[in-house]
Amino acid sequence: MDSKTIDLIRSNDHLTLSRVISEIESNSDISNEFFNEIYSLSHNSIRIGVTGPPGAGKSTLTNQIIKYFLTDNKSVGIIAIDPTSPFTGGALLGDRVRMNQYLFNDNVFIRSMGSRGDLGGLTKKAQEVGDVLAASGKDIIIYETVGVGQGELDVSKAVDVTIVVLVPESGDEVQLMKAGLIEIADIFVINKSDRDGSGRLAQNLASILHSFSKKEDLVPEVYSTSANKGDGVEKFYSGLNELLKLMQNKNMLNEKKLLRHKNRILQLVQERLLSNFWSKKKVDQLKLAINNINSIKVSHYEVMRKLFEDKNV
Ligand SMILES: Nc1nc2c(ncn2[C@@H]2O[C@H](COP(=O)(O)OP(=O)(O)O)[C@@H](O)[C@H]2O)c(=O)[nH]1
Ligand SMILES: [Mg+2]
Repeated sequence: MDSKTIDLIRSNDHLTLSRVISEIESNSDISNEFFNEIYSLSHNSIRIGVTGPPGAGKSTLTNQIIKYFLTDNKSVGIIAIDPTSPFTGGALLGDRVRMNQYLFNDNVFIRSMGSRGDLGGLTKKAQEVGDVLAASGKDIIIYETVGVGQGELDVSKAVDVTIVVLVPESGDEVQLMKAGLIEIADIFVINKSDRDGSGRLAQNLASILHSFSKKEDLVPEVYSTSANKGDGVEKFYSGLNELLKLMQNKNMLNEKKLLRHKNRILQLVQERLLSNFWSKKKVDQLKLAINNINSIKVSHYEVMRKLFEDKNV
């Protein structure tokens, strides 16, 4: 990518952002230099993850907080990740309406990413898209994604703050713990609080969070909202800002950034090693080893040793 493109990114040219993001998505070879150039610009944004089950109201809530951020003179980039949709980069009708609403607003950039049939590398790509948006000067980057802990898609590792959106029917605390939500959440939102059971879930959740948190931890707050009507959103939004301030004061935001940086390096090294290792010949050798049941006579350790030993494959 040429230096003109980088200048256009820096000057927040949304058409260029779209084009570059498409290139990242389509896996075309983007030079390391490109990321070197933009990386120095990508630290300042706050990255927020909004996750939870489908239909919980994540998009509706995100839409609401965009307005609050804009009122506070903050620019926002939104990356909606729908791993299940191979179509149109995962843009649902509602999301498209939302995008069109901000089509000519330089302070809001919304992008959908689908998996295009390949879950692998989605987190990496989403992080790189985040870098590009950050380099364009967006103050806030919001990742909206379904569910948690699906390996490649663990959004909590890609952000500074994770918001978990639930609904009153989301189940009891045991289920939530099993789903791993309690570990990753920095804030809980019980949306659709206009429905029965919201207060009970909020209370149970708050009490379990208190009893399970370690003394030095920040205990996640639980907010109740009706995002479609806007009820409770302002309170949630100020809670979010308070948490960010607290994290800033405790140096937690920097720690998260450093950890993320380290993990991204580890990930790249792992990728490089694997792709160097698995030459065509080695892939064939592996295929041969698992070709028929008789090959099981050779242990997995032995196959592995041979793969490493034979320098010619
Ligand atoms: N009753 C009720 N419906 C809501 C609320 N928030 C969102 N919805 C509706 O729930 C549906 C799913 O919302 P959406 O934001 O697309 O959910 P997402 O899949 O988590 O992004 C939409 O029809 C919304 O209008 C709420 O607080 N109460
Ligand atoms: Mg959505």
